[in-house]
Amino acid sequence: MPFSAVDVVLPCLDEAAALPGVLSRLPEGYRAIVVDNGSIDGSADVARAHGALVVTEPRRGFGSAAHAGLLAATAPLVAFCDADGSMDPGDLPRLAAPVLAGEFELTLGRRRPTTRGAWPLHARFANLVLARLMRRASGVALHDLGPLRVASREGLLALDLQDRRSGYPLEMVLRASEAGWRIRELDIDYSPRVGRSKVTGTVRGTIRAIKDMSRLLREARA
Ligand SMILES: Nc1nc2c(ncn2[C@@H]2O[C@H](COP(=O)(O)OP(=O)(O)OP(=O)(O)O)[C@@H](O)[C@H]2O)c(=O)[nH]1
Ligand SMILES: [Mg+2]
Repeated sequence: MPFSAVDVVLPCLDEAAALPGVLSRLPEGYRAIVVDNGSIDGSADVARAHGALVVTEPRRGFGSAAHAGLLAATAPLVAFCDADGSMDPGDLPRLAAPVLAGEFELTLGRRRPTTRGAWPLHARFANLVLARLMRRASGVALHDLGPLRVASREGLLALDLQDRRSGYPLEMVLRASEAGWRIRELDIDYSPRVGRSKVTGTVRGTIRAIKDMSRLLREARA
């Protein structure tokens, strides 16, 4: 395996249709770690065929997959990106630059929908409310809980994140701000996903995400 400067963790649940496009957009020096837990559409084979390292995580859940990817990473920087084609890994160098320069410890993409259909209204609303609560809990001026992020591998491991479901990205911000990290948000394009919605594209998934995140925010306030 050639040395990579940034390992990109891509949680993946049945994204065989989206993976080729996502993986082909990975910049030079960025290695894909696709974390599969339970795909039944051949995602793992597609990921391997497109050069990704595939990690299999038996425990379900977005956080479970994200964390397994972090544990498998070896590069100095680790990025997180969705595998559904809604985000462009080509944006990652722009997010990595301030971390590499030592100006910020964590950078996050603020999703800017490219079309009206890219971000369903209920999901946008839930994100807005949660981001506001997060601002209050963390004191960091953030507007999105989106998953496109970059930080150092060692730093992320030291945060010792516990959530294994939808709260993982929020817990990352809360712990990072407690640890005194400098956090920066940068605009990124958010396009309609390829394939079927699973988390916030469905009302059930959104409710679950709100539940997981509200619990973390209550704990942060306590
Ligand atoms: N391994 C793993 N990946 C997951 C799980 N749930 C979601 N994912 C992946 O995590 C990423 C984000 O999930 P999405 O389904 O895109 O969630 P979302 O963006 O909130 O909503 P939609 O795009 O509308 O479904 C995608 O790459 C999914 O394949 C899970 O339980 N395990
Ligand atoms: Mg998505």
